[in-house]
Amino acid sequence: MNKIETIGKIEKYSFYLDTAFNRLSKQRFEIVGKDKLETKKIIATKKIDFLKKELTTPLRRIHNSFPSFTTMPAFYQNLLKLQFDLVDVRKNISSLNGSAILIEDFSRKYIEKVRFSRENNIVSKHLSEYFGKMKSVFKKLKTTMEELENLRKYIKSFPVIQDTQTISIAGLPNVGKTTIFGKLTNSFPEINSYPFTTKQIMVGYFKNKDKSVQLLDTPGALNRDFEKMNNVEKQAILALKFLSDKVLFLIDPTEFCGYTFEDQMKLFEKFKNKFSDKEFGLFFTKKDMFNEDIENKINNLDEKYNKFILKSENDIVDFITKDKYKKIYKKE
Ligand SMILES: Nc1nc2c(ncn2[C@@H]2O[C@H](COP(=O)(O)OP(=O)(O)OP(=O)(O)O)[C@@H](O)[C@H]2O)c(=O)[nH]1
Ligand SMILES: [Mg+2]
Repeated sequence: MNKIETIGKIEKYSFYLDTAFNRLSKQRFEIVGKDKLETKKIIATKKIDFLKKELTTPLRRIHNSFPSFTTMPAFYQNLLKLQFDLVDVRKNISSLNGSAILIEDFSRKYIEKVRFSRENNIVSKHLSEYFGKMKSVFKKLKTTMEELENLRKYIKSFPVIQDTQTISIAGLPNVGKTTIFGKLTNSFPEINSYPFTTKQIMVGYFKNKDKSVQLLDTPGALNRDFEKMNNVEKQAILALKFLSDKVLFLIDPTEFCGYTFEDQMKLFEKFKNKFSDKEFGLFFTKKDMFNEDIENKINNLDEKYNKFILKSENDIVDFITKDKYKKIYKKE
């Protein structure tokens, strides 16, 4: 993951071109040959070499700053795939290297042309032609640079997840996930009365005297197929699938969240089946709003749910701190 955080800003193609040409114009080449033609040739060769280095260095630096997408933890790979086509991404990254090679080829070729020139003005002609080639190589990178900068910004926004015991808080939108996450992690995340307030996975830590566990607040997910979900919901699924040892599933039986009790129970069932390798806990939120009807609804639940139900916030703490630890960076 470290590498992801070290990608520097990618500027417009013209920035690199201007910087290189600026440096070239400030560079002094005081080499005197045995005559004017030879002096001109030596200086032209030095200029080509200088520009080649100035132009290929940033290309190779950007190329090497991107992490290898195949060795990236599966969670991040899939997060990337939500927004980008990996084939395009690879093409863009390798075109940086391709352009650097092209620049080196042209440089070699033009140094040859300069060497075989018989007149001063022919040397000048080759040199300006070379400059033109360099500009056109860079101009072709315009969209590549823009797309890579978008990719970099997206990668930078990834949550930083530690490889440690992890519990995800899941449920339909607006059921009170972030409220409980805030209490457990002693933080003050954004909480609102409308669905899809949480748009990104939030990372926090529950700490008591001898224990620290990682908690992920996930965006609300609706009960629909992965393909039909929006990218916000999909992140919740990725967090459950790739990062979680346990899932604290919240249900708002008051239905103030906007979803029926039955629909919420259906999603719980679905998640439990889909992520059968995780340990599940079920907690009913908004207890201050309970009435007899709601209490009855909960009490009438099938007995099979008893083993999942956490009755109090103390039960939640027990659930999240009990030991069960697997490496989280699983491959697909
Ligand atoms: N009365 C009452 N309201 C609560 C409780 N917990 C949360 N709420 C309210 O429920 C609404 C949603 O709370 P959030 O914590 O943002 O819910 P969420 O599940 O994170 O919502 P999304 O991020 O949109 O999925 C807010 O208006 C909260 O104030 C509770 O225990 N009692
Ligand atoms: Mg939330």
